[in-house]
Amino acid sequence: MQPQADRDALSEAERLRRQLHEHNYRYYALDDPQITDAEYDSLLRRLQELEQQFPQLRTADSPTQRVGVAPLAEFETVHHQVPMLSLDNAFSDDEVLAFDRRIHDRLNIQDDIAYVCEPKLDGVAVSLLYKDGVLVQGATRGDGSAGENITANVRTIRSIPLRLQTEKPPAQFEVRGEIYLPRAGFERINAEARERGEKTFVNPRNAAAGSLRQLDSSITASRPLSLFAYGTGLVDGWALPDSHRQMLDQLRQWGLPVNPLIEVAEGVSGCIAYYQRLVSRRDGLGYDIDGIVYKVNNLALQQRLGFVSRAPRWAIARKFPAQEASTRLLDVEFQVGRTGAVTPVARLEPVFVGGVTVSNATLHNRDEIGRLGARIGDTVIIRRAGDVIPQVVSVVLRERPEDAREIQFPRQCPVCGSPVEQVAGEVVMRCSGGLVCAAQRKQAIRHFASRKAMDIDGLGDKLIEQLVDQGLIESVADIYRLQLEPLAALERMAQKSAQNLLDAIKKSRQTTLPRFLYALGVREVGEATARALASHFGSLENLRAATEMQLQEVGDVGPVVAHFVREFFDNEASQKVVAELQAAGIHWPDMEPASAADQPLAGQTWVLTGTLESLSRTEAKEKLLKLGAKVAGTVSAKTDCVVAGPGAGSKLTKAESLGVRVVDEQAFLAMLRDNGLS
Ligand code: 5U1
Repeated sequence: MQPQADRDALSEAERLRRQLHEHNYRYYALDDPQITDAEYDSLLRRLQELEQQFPQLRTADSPTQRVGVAPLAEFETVHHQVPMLSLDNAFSDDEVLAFDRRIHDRLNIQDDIAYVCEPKLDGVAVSLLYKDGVLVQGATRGDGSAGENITANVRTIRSIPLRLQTEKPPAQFEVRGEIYLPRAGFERINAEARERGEKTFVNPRNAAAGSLRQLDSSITASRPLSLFAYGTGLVDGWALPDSHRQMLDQLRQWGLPVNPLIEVAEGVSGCIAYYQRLVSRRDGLGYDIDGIVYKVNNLALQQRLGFVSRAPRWAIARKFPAQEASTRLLDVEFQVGRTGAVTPVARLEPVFVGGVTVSNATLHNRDEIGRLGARIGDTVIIRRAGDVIPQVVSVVLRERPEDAREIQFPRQCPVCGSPVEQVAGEVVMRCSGGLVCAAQRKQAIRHFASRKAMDIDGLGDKLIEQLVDQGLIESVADIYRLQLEPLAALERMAQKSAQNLLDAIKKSRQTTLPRFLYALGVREVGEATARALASHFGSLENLRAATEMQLQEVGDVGPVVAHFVREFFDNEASQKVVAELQAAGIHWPDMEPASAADQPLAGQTWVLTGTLESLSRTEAKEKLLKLGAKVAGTVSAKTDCVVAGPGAGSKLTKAESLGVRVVDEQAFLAMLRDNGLS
């Protein structure tokens, strides 16, 4: 008989494992988390403690086993019992129509065929083997017959269940799918590599493959990899359903993440419509896809169709326009931003990539040019994915022409000639000219006049160029000294447009403190921080008098931001501009410094969706901000409340599926009234 303490530990460990599996399943498979990340971590830590104390309690499927094995010397080879097939490609609608025709001919069927349409992830194909429901092996595709054993690395991926969520698992069940790195994770890893001066990954696929090929699984664990499952391999002890869709549903029920965008299309016209829908959504997805896989839904028909060489006859990959392309680097120009950051911009031979023609791409900074080893005249690979600006990701060295020229990073600002300096601890090079630099001035004016700042309608880029170049404006304060005649004499201006601009400038004099603070363009002070500073200090005078320590009492403000704010108000040139702006009549109602009682929603995130009848979205947002809430555009597990008016769509559905509180307009208005706002 075991001692009572051991039995208690055993049952507690079992309970914790069950809870952790369940929470993982809710988070990854159902997108419906019920506890916070911190609560999850605390359950995991308790289980780790128990397993450390009683090592005999440790099991292969324990969530603690995601990291922690010793690094491998090399990967073993895994032979796939069922080969991992590849796919034929289609590059046009005509080729998809031909695929559908071939299937009809082979099956001798006249009616429409149902196809499953799946986004084709641009990641790494893997096989996951579950024995009696427990993950025992992860392997790469390799050549389709044999791949590498990457079990330890696969275990670190939190969206991959270590145990299938079922009481009656098949004796053996092999899941096939794609491991990928979401774009945000890729950008983060590369940004961190740039900070450390290390080599960056060319694209998320390479980053995912590189992360999976680590012999030390703790490195893999630090990369936010994920998986979408799309098929099966070896199956023993489970009767396959009738359709591929049902099989995917079963995978999802067992806890495997299945792409929510998968749809069944009736007939090939549905497939083509799906392509159009997905192409238009491609940039907004959080991960790279390189096409769509169409699969005959009926598994018996799949069986009848069989496969040729290494590709099934019942599936095809409809490829999207490539997100990477090679082109020639014609020149490098250096742009100067509002804060003086000098950014190298590659001028390229125009090339069609990711669905658009690209002729400029960022080279980020001086270090990145060094890392890439790029020269003018080189053939370079550029990448355009999502809404990220196109980037030069590598150089094709073997195509380097003899006359390729080194890229010289300027020592002097290309606009004002001031020295370009590197601030200690920063990667970026900055023009030291401050507001002497016309480029920085133009950017500062652009920012000052922008919609979320002083909102001066009509003061656009072209006009700012002319105003600064002709010496009509030096600083933002000069905007308020502009006269009708010189304005009307500018290119593309006339009396009427000049008068409209002056009216807009006049109107902007009446503003709010958060807008004014944002407009000043203090480094690292975005809209939200400006709002937080304004509501904490209530007035410009209070803010100006605050020490760095006092500034850090504001929720959003850390030492870096506090330092920049202090630096701004201590700077004589800034003081002069602020004084001139106030002298020009810019004013705002002072705000009462916020107290906890004024900000009952402090720390909360609210989302507005649908139409509100008695107030506009902007009014609703301003009221929420006044009460201390953050107002977000998307619903997540971190959302505290969603205000849903008529016509609310996917945000409402998501809130309901996540269990986020939803209120209607009446309840929202009642809440505002209770807090003294009507
Ligand atoms: N979504 C998805 N990707 N993908 C890749 N499904 C899918 N199916 C594949 C491959 C190679 O192959 C099966 C059709 C065998």
